[in-house]
Amino acid sequence: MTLLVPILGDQLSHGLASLRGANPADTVILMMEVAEETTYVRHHKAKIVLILSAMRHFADELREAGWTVDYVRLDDPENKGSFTGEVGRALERHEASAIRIVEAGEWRVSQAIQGWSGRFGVPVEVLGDDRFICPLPDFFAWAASRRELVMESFYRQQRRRTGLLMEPDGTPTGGQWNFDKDNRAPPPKERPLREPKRFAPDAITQEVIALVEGRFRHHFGTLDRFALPVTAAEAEALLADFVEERLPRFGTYQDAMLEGADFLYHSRLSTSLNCGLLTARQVCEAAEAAHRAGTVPLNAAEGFIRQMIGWREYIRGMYWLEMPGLSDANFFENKRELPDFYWTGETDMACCADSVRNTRDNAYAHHIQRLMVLGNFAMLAGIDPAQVADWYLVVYADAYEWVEHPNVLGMSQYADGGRLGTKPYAGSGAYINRMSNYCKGCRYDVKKRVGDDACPFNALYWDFLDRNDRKLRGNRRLWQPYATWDRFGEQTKAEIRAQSQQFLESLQPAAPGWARAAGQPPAGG
Ligand code: FAD
Ligand code: DLZ
Ligand code: SF4
Repeated sequence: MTLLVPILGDQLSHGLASLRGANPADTVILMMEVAEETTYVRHHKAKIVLILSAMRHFADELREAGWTVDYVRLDDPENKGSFTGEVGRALERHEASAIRIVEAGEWRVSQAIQGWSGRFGVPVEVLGDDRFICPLPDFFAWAASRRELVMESFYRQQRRRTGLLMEPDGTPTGGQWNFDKDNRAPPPKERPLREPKRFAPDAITQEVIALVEGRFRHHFGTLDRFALPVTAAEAEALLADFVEERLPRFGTYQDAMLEGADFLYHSRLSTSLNCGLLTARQVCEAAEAAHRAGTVPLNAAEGFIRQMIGWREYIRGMYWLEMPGLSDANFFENKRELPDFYWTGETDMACCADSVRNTRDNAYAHHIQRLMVLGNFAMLAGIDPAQVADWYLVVYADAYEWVEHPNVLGMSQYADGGRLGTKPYAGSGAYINRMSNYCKGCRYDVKKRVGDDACPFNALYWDFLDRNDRKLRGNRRLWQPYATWDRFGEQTKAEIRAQSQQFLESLQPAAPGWARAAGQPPAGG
């Protein structure tokens, strides 16, 4: 009797639940490079390189550990192009009598897996993904017990669950759960000491790069700077580098932005975490150990651990709680097309241009670039949230629907009407000016609301509040901006509306085909 254990491209963990307890003597591990996954959206080239290279390295490591691995390559002429097609072929090849798989990270794939037992006539055991700290049933129970699904209360429960930064008497280390007020410093004058550790592409990665430069040449992004970890050992080296070099000031500068500083004090660990090269527990324990050893202050260790066991796990729970409806969420009924500059980076808005450049060069942008520059702009401009979500899913190497959808449609676009956040993350140019040095080098004047050189974020911000008055005025966290708007004279209001309208009309919609294969490949893409 052969057991077939498919391992998906974001399940590259040696401690995976489906491997524990399996017997190498009667188990075949199936790994599949399939066209459907490489093109259901037209991922950034770096994301495809990352996943395929990491998969190939992981298969080699499994073989060295004594497992039988059946690895289907993208260019295999028999390749059926989908997980379901390849599982069907593998069942016949190996005469397998049962399938065991860890639950998929995306709704789309989990739906396909649900159909396998009926389709193939074999038992399919779907295991919970215990690389996440909070099991989904526990998250659902927490959500059912609350009127408002506030992250902070979930986070405290997670601290108690894990014991991270907790004292033996059950109180939080330092006497406080949260040091967020210490974590809002404007950008540092000095730059980080060195760039994050880079990993030169080895022969396997180079082969994948050649494949991607050929087959996916029309996809967004460049590969010139590709240096991501593709093995657990490399990811661990990146973690150690982060803990030593950046974590001590991670908390303080968490929300800061500096032109050309692509990573600032951020970890850049999300790509490794999300495909399984690192686990959340592992990185949290490293941060806590550094704090206990005295090399990392509490506000940094706590801030980082909050992102990991708080935000990351909460976001994942919210995805499964809200799907499949979340995909279509559009609270503001926004319909405007995504502007072209999201793909080209060609805009006079210095903050947006630098954030798109980082995205194109590194398949990365840090949180505040994603939230308060590109996401904020899209929401203020009334862009169709489905197009915004597609863009985010394409461009970031750490993007999978479970983490992208709640962050984009919930946190950033408020398309869920406030299920995830208590108010929209909307900000005028003043916020970006406070937290970055972008405005100094911008052709727009951040202090102006109207006029040819007025910062577009300003009129858009007020126009957004005005346009959505009926939906937002009742929000108690927005009373202050509405009170300010109400104090503007009618002429000022009319000027702001006209300024916003004129700017929105000047936006060039993106050419079709960047995000989904259904359109034409973009010219010069
Ligand atoms: P750091 O700043 O070093 O943070 C440490 C870790 O905390 C991250 O690696 C990540 O694992 C976790 N984390 C922090 N915030 C979040 C969050 N809101 N949700 C989930 N995990 C979090 N993250 C993704 O992993 N994939 C996405 O597709 C993604 N899309 C996003 C879209 C928008 C609009 C926004 C506002 C945020 C998005 N995030 C996403 C969350 C966050 O921006 C990234 O996790 C982070 O920028 C990754 O860089 P880093 O590893 O240097 O993070
Ligand atoms: C992102 C991605 C890409 C680009 N290619 C593959 C692939 O060829 N084979 C594979 O197993 N996984 C790939 N992935 C990751 C999957 O999209 C991811 O595992 C699922 O979406 C999880 O539900
Ligand atoms: Fe961005 Fe406005 Fe500042 Fe220019 S002035 S960088 S558009 S916030």
